[in-house]
Amino acid sequence: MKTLKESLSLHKKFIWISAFLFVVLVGVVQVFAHQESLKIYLGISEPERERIQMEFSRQHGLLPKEVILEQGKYYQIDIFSDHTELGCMSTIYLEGLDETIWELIKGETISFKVDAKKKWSYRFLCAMHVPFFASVIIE
Ligand SMILES: [Cu+2]
Repeated sequence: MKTLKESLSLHKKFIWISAFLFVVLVGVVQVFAHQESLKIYLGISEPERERIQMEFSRQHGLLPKEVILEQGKYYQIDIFSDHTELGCMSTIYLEGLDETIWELIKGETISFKVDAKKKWSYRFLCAMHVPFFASVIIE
Protein backbone atom coordinates (compact mmCIF):
# COMPACT_ATOMS: atom_id res chain seq x y z
CA MET A 1 0.00 0.00 0.00
CA LYS A 2 1.19 3.52 -0.78
CA THR A 3 1.28 6.07 1.96
CA LEU A 4 -0.90 9.13 1.65
CA LYS A 5 2.22 11.23 1.07
CA GLU A 6 3.39 9.05 -1.85
CA SER A 7 -0.04 9.04 -3.39
CA LEU A 8 -0.29 12.87 -3.20
CA SER A 9 3.12 13.30 -4.79
CA LEU A 10 2.13 10.96 -7.64
CA HIS A 11 -1.04 12.95 -8.10
CA LYS A 12 0.95 16.18 -8.32
CA LYS A 13 3.30 14.69 -10.92
CA PHE A 14 0.33 13.61 -12.98
CA ILE A 15 -1.15 17.13 -12.91
CA TRP A 16 2.18 18.66 -13.93
CA ILE A 17 2.64 16.22 -16.81
CA SER A 18 -0.93 16.84 -18.02
CA ALA A 19 -0.44 20.60 -17.86
CA PHE A 20 2.84 20.30 -19.78
CA LEU A 21 1.27 18.12 -22.50
CA PHE A 22 -1.66 20.53 -22.78
CA VAL A 23 0.67 23.51 -23.30
CA VAL A 24 2.64 21.57 -25.93
CA LEU A 25 -0.57 20.56 -27.71
CA VAL A 26 -1.87 24.16 -27.76
CA GLY A 27 1.48 25.31 -29.14
CA VAL A 28 1.49 22.70 -31.90
CA VAL A 29 -2.11 23.55 -32.87
CA GLN A 30 -1.27 27.28 -32.92
CA VAL A 31 1.72 26.76 -35.20
CA PHE A 32 -0.23 24.58 -37.63
CA ALA A 33 -3.31 26.80 -37.59
CA HIS A 34 -1.19 29.64 -38.93
CA GLN A 35 0.30 27.64 -41.79
CA GLU A 36 -1.43 28.89 -44.93
CA SER A 37 -0.71 25.70 -46.88
CA LEU A 38 -2.26 23.56 -44.14
CA LYS A 39 -5.36 25.76 -44.06
CA ILE A 40 -5.71 25.42 -47.84
CA TYR A 41 -5.20 21.65 -47.55
CA LEU A 42 -7.93 21.42 -44.90
CA GLY A 43 -10.23 23.58 -47.01
CA ILE A 44 -10.43 26.30 -44.32
CA SER A 45 -8.82 28.95 -46.50
CA GLU A 46 -9.06 29.73 -50.22
CA PRO A 47 -5.69 30.07 -52.00
CA GLU A 48 -4.64 33.03 -54.17
CA ARG A 49 -5.39 31.97 -57.74
CA GLU A 50 -3.65 33.07 -60.89
CA ARG A 51 -6.23 34.06 -63.52
CA ILE A 52 -6.16 32.48 -66.99
CA GLN A 53 -8.35 33.90 -69.75
CA MET A 54 -9.90 31.72 -72.46
CA GLU A 55 -12.52 32.42 -75.08
CA PHE A 56 -15.21 30.36 -76.74
CA SER A 57 -16.40 31.37 -80.22
CA ARG A 58 -18.35 29.81 -83.06
CA GLN A 59 -15.42 30.16 -85.42
CA HIS A 60 -12.56 28.82 -83.28
CA GLY A 61 -14.19 26.90 -80.45
CA LEU A 62 -12.11 27.19 -77.31
CA LEU A 63 -8.96 29.31 -77.46
CA PRO A 64 -6.16 28.85 -76.59
CA LYS A 65 -6.13 25.14 -77.46
CA GLU A 66 -3.53 24.47 -74.77
CA VAL A 67 -3.21 26.10 -71.39
CA ILE A 68 0.00 25.22 -69.57
CA LEU A 69 -0.08 25.33 -65.77
CA GLU A 70 2.69 24.88 -63.24
CA GLN A 71 2.35 21.99 -60.80
CA GLY A 72 1.72 23.07 -57.21
CA LYS A 73 0.02 26.37 -58.09
CA TYR A 74 -3.59 27.47 -57.95
CA TYR A 75 -5.50 28.87 -60.92
CA GLN A 76 -8.84 30.21 -61.97
CA ILE A 77 -9.61 29.67 -65.64
CA ASP A 78 -12.17 32.17 -66.94
CA ILE A 79 -13.89 31.40 -70.23
CA PHE A 80 -15.71 34.19 -72.00
CA SER A 81 -18.26 32.98 -74.51
CA ASP A 82 -19.28 35.02 -77.54
CA HIS A 83 -21.45 32.24 -78.89
CA THR A 84 -24.22 30.00 -77.53
CA GLU A 85 -23.74 26.51 -78.92
CA LEU A 86 -26.69 24.24 -79.66
CA GLY A 87 -27.48 21.09 -77.71
CA CYS A 88 -25.04 19.38 -75.37
CA MET A 89 -22.06 21.34 -76.72
CA SER A 90 -23.32 24.37 -74.82
CA THR A 91 -22.25 22.56 -71.64
CA ILE A 92 -18.67 22.19 -70.47
CA TYR A 93 -16.52 20.81 -67.65
CA LEU A 94 -12.84 20.21 -67.07
CA GLU A 95 -12.25 16.46 -66.75
CA GLY A 96 -10.40 15.48 -63.58
CA LEU A 97 -9.78 19.05 -62.41
CA ASP A 98 -13.06 20.90 -61.94
CA GLU A 99 -16.06 18.84 -62.95
CA THR A 100 -18.62 21.55 -62.30
CA ILE A 101 -20.80 21.59 -65.42
CA TRP A 102 -21.26 25.10 -66.80
CA GLU A 103 -23.23 26.44 -69.77
CA LEU A 104 -21.48 28.47 -72.44
CA ILE A 105 -23.85 31.37 -73.01
CA LYS A 106 -23.15 34.28 -75.34
CA GLY A 107 -21.84 37.27 -73.39
CA GLU A 108 -21.21 35.33 -70.17
CA THR A 109 -18.02 34.26 -68.42
CA ILE A 110 -17.65 31.01 -66.48
CA SER A 111 -14.83 30.05 -64.12
CA PHE A 112 -13.10 26.78 -63.34
CA LYS A 113 -10.95 26.47 -60.24
CA VAL A 114 -7.85 24.38 -60.74
CA ASP A 115 -5.45 23.12 -58.09
CA ALA A 116 -2.53 22.00 -60.26
CA LYS A 117 -1.59 18.84 -58.37
CA LYS A 118 -0.87 16.00 -60.79
CA LYS A 119 1.10 16.38 -64.02
CA TRP A 120 -1.20 15.38 -66.85
CA SER A 121 -3.12 16.66 -69.86
CA TYR A 122 -6.75 17.32 -68.95
CA ARG A 123 -9.52 17.81 -71.52
CA PHE A 124 -12.49 20.13 -71.69
CA LEU A 125 -15.57 17.97 -72.30
CA CYS A 126 -19.25 18.64 -72.76
CA ALA A 127 -21.78 17.07 -70.36
CA MET A 128 -22.07 14.12 -72.81
CA HIS A 129 -18.26 13.69 -72.61
CA VAL A 130 -17.55 14.92 -76.16
CA PRO A 131 -14.17 16.71 -76.26
CA PHE A 132 -13.78 20.40 -77.16
CA PHE A 133 -10.23 19.86 -78.46
CA ALA A 134 -8.73 22.11 -75.85
CA SER A 135 -6.63 20.96 -72.89
CA VAL A 136 -5.14 22.09 -69.64
CA ILE A 137 -1.65 20.69 -69.23
CA ILE A 138 -0.01 20.54 -65.81
CA GLU A 139 3.77 20.39 -66.08
CU1 LIG B 1 -21.61 17.50 -76.60
